[in-house]
Amino acid sequence: MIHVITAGNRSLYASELAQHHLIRHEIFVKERGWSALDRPDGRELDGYDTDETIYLLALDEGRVVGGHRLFPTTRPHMLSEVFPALVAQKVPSAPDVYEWSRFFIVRERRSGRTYLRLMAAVQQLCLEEGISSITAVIEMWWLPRFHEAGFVVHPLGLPQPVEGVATAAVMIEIREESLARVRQLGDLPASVLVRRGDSPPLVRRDGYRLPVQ
Ligand code: A1S
Ligand code: SAM
Repeated sequence: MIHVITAGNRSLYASELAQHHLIRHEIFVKERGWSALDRPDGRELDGYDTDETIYLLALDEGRVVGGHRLFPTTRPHMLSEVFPALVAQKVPSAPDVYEWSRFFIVRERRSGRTYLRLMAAVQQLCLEEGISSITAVIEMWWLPRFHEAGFVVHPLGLPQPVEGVATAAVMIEIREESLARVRQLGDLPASVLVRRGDSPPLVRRDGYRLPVQ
């Protein structure tokens, strides 16, 4: 299952968060070669790992096996600060728009069910919280994956090379239909999320209920 970690329940997940920063270093710096993110302490974190970051972590008996994060676009964020040149018009910024980044799965769990669980998790969480769309800076190989998952994707500008890799800024709609598609592809349960502790709602205040399957 995918655990939702916010400012409200972060203290319950201190060891899992510490573990996830080490895994991110292993994957993004060592495996992917994103050397700009290298740090001597062996953790990968940047300016978008703050109290306002929402982490969605796939945990297996306390072990982190995958995850991704969301960050409010009302704050300076990766697209506005690092990659604004990828956006043709205005960088989206609104309380119900979050930036999605750092999607990873540990090697032993790749090409398995963790991927679709994490894809469902972002749609479910955003539906429940009233987030209507998410922005992301992606390499182009994500596009067929999003298409297969039923994610509705809008380009925010033309692709441009980032460290030699064609990269684009996109906006992804949050839709019940996309969640339904991922659930169907992965034969997933109605909810893939675990929520522990007390987390106040981010945007939505009207008590959304997931549609029955
Ligand atoms: C991105 C921001 C997000 C918020 C969106 O037959 P294969 O193995 O070639 O099939 C692969 C490829 O088609 C494609 N793929 C994966 N990594 C690729 C890469 N670096 N370049 C080009 N194509 C790539 O996906 C297929 C399946 O991949 P997989 O690794 O077997 O398994 P899975 O379970 O679908 O997991 C995908 C992810 C991306 C999560 C996993 O490969 C991973 O953790 N990679 C390292 C972290 C990473 O690069 N994350 C994306 C950047 S954040
Ligand atoms: N979408 C990616 C993610 O989810 O983290 C990041 C964007 S792009 C696909 C990958 C490039 O962004 C890499 O060259 C990496 O070094 C760079 N990058 C990622 N986070 C960054 C940050 N906070 N500051 C500067 N560059 C960053």
